[in-house]
Amino acid sequence: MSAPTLEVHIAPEQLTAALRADAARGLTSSPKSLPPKWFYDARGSELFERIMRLPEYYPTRTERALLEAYAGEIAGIASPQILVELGSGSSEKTALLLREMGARGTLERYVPQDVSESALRDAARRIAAEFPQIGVHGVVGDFTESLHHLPAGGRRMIALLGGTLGNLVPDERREFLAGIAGVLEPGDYLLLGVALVTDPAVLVPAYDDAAGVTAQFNLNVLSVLNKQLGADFDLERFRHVALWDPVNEWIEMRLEATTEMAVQVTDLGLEVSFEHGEQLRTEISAKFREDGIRAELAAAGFADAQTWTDADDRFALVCARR
Ligand code: AVJ
Repeated sequence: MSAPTLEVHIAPEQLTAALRADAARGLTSSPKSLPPKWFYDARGSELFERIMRLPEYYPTRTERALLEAYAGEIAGIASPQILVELGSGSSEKTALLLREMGARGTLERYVPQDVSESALRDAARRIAAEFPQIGVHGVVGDFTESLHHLPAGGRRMIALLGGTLGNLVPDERREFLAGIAGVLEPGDYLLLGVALVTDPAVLVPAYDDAAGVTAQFNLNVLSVLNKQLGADFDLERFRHVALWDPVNEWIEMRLEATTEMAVQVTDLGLEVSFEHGEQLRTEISAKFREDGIRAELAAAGFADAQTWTDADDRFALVCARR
């Protein structure tokens, strides 16, 4: 068995520089916002693992059931030699795909990519141990910026699971999908896991659970700013908000100031004032329609999109050929 290799594309200093730039821009714009990728420090990743096990958070187990049912079919369609997974996290559900692809004997390499180096290290080690015949090569980086580092030589599949695509606004999504189409060769495949538009009575609790884990996850981004940028956000003075935007068809998470206050962000030399009730947007999580995502894929240059959905039409796996 070959040991997994890990390639680091973003140094910690670069990561901090990116956080500074995002915080400076987001906290001085109106309305205020922060990009969701900063949720995932060690504690944030741990909270996200807990979210995935919540009774209200159906996407993870729905996607897992779809992979359990259809990974064989997907492996048969694409039969890649290289599987690249963007935003791989714990790679837990991917093992279902690797098993099927490994069984067909075509898969040579698995390339997981994630911003969290610790999550990536653990996942790469686990996968390498479970699949000794597959080379595992982890890439630390931002999924929207990792495309230039794609391995060449062989039929490839790029997977973006878990509904991660939903974190991008439509313009970003268009650019991202076109970018993927641009780096793939004809005959390569893209596999997406996307959450579908469903009843708000199901959607909203998935982002506002009774145990308050999602609230902690949302508030954690303020701890990240406190730790990384010397800010003094008082987490007790913000309230978790999750709402369904029926026009954009996305869930929006926000943090609402429960009092008027001024926050110092020392490393940016910035004072940020909040009005009572002011909301800071921390995430959008877009939900898709089958025809909509097919149209987006076709516009980006993909063909023959096939979709698999659960009985309640809450989640879809979409596999399309470049
Ligand atoms: C990892 C982006 C897919 O949008 O459902 C879970 C993140 N945020 N609960 C999602 C998340 C709040 C998750 N994604």
